[in-house]
Amino acid sequence: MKIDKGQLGDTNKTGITEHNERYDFLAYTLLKKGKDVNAIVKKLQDFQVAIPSWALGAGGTRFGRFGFQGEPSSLELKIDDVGLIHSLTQSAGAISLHIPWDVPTDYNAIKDLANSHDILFDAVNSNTFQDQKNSKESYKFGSLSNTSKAAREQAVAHNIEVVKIGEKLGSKSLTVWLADGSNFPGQTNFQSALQNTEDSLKDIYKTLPEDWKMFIEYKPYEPNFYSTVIQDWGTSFMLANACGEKAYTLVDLGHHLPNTNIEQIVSTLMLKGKLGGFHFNDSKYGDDDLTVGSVKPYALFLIFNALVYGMENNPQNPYPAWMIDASHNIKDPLEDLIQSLEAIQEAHAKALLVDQKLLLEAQLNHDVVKCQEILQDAYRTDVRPLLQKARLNRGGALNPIDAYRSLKVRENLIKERGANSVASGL
Ligand code: PSV
Ligand code: MN
Ligand code: MN
Repeated sequence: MKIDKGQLGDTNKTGITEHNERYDFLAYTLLKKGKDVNAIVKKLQDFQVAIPSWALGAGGTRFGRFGFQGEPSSLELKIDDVGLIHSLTQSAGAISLHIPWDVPTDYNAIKDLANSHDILFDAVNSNTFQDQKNSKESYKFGSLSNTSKAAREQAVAHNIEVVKIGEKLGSKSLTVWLADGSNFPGQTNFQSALQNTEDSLKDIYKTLPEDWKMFIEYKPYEPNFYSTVIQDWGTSFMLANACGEKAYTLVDLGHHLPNTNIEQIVSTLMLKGKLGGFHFNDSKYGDDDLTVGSVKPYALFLIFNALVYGMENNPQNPYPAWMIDASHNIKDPLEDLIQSLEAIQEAHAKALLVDQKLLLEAQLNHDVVKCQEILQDAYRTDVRPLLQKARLNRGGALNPIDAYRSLKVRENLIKERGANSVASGL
């Protein structure tokens, strides 16, 4: 199904008067504070987040999976789903493919389809954390870090192949996330595992097209529970530096030990020009992959404050690639993604409201109370009318979840695809 612009316009009529009143009041208040409201709305309109091809069906856990009816059973249908989200939210203008879960068959047809939805191909993700059918070498004991040269070579070759696939789609970056590590003390030699990883990454990096970037994702644990080769931002940063200027660190919000100060990591990386990509999600305990902003919205705002500061003050850092990396176990995946996009834009908008000049002044005066007041004044502002305005300006929905439900999107998908349709690739 495709969202009909006329129908969407009709659903937008409900609530438009209330929106106008709330927007006018907010714009007036912000204007009095010296904010350029139009510039903020424009920034929100331009902020596009990639949807991962693996997040459009129900994810499940190692204890089971509860399917969601009408899931997309092919890459084409996944692109259609991103198209639906994008029509409503106007902030999901890209898809990120995981290879080999989602290898296109007809590249031109896939590109035309994405184009018809106004969707670009973001980073391509390699997968050396699972053994693929008919592969000669096993990744059970690692991929790029494996003590076996043949296994390392196979993993390097896979990454090079993923870049080739990405090139045919117009992607410009490769994300490498490794599950490599060990489950028990003594199982591996930390130094040789790291050295092998660095050498393998360099082999991949050497083949990277001129205008491509390589993102190195880190994660402290899982699936290995004693050690992980690329366990933290420092290790990723070190490897990115060893590879060269086209290699960057990728921050996934769920890939930190509890209470880690992620906003400080973001700031450090941007200062050094090495924050390449970002995976949004939320968590209570570990890599929970929950809806963005559902558990720690204030932490998300503080992270966005660091991101906005970096985007405004660190020309040495390229514009980061944004992606949602979440899993949906009990919610409709599309509704969950819409909620995540809303939370991202909300934190972004609030961060754009932080009065950086006043904050700097308060910092220099060591006025700790004032510093907090400034941040929290921005955080406590209800910015939802700004998000609505940005969506309406681009032809999206006033209230995406309400529109999704009133247009009966899921019901239509079930009719088209059947109740038992299972997301492909997983
Ligand atoms: C690993 O936990 C991760 O965050 C990486 O980004 C993977 O590519 C993705 O999840 C999907 O498994
Ligand atoms: Mn991730
Ligand atoms: Mn993860």
